Amino acid sequence: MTDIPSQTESALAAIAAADSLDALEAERLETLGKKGWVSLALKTLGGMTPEERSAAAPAIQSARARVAEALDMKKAALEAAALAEQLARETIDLTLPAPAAPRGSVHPVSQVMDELAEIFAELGFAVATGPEIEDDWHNFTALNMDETHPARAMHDTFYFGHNQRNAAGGQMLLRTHTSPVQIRAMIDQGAPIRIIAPGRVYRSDSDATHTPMFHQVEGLVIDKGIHLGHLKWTLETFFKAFFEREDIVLRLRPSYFPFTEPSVEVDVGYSNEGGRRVVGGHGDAPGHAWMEIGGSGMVNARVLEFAGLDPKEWQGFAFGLGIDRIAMLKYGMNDLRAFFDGDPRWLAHYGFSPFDQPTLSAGVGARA
Ligand code: FA5
Repeated sequence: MTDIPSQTESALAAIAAADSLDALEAERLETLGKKGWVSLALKTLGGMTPEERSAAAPAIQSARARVAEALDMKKAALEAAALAEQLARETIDLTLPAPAAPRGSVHPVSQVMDELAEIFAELGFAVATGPEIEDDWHNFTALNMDETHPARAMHDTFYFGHNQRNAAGGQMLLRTHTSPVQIRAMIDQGAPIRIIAPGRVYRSDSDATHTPMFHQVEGLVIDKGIHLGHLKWTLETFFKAFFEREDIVLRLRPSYFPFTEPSVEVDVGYSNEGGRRVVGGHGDAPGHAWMEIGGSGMVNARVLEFAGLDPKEWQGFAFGLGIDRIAMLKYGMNDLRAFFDGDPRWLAHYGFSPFDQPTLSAGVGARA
């Protein structure tokens, strides 16, 4: 009879040394397989006398149990190692370097909106917003333009269908200016107020300096004892910071808006340098001219009443500037339509790095 204990020890050693599931399977066949020595030894028990069997059986049974346990444990260990190796092989390397040429840039309109917010925040203005899909009460009526007012026709409004009305019966439209945010802010916050409201507005209008969708920034200050001097100082201070030059000259030209009284149109002096408009200087000086950049005035008492404020107690000024126009002036573009073409070459040329955050200390117009 073979030496079961020493055969068991060498089988256990071979199992421990098996370095693959295939090697382990070969070892299983050699021990517990049909023709394996453990199975053959078990078969010999049948031909033994009871005495011989009780003498030989414990060693064979113990050999079978130890070998089977060793095979199971080694199989689990080899499978775990194979899984760990597979997981290590299939991980994604997040440390891959970024592409050499970063794509995408911040649109000049977004950049200018950030610049505006930065400058006006310094002057104590908060940023307010309103819906682009407005009703005619906020866009017109509360701004002192009732249904028959001729100014409504001047706005080239995009209306929704006649049955597109809100709960209050208001006719829905795409807002034609940011001025309805004045009404919303006054109703929501009451007075005093100091806000700007940048955003998209829509008019059926298109040429090199007009597009059907463009951007305005509204400004509104309501307080006690506010007068036109505050308006002029605020606009001048803003434009000096925005264009980063001290020689900004504004001209306030008498005008008419139903929602301000008196109303003034704001022009800025500029000169032509190498075919490019450069802001600065008095518009009447030689080689200079004036360019209109927005409307403004003292908030009409009727508008204060519509918004629930007592005009005997509160006064205010408001202004609305074309953001695209001041972006063109600052960064030297000459066709407004290119702003909205989405041409990557234009964006690569005029766009800004996302890291170029406007700050007053570093300069609101610094290019990276
Ligand atoms: C208004 O929209 C008034 N709500 C401004 C205002 C606000 C006056 C508060 C008084 C008090 P106006 O229609 O003039 O006014 O437009 C203001 C500015 O928006 C213009 O000076 C111009 O810079 C710009 N703008 C007007 N139409 C277009 C257009 N189609 N494309 C690009 N910019 C435009």
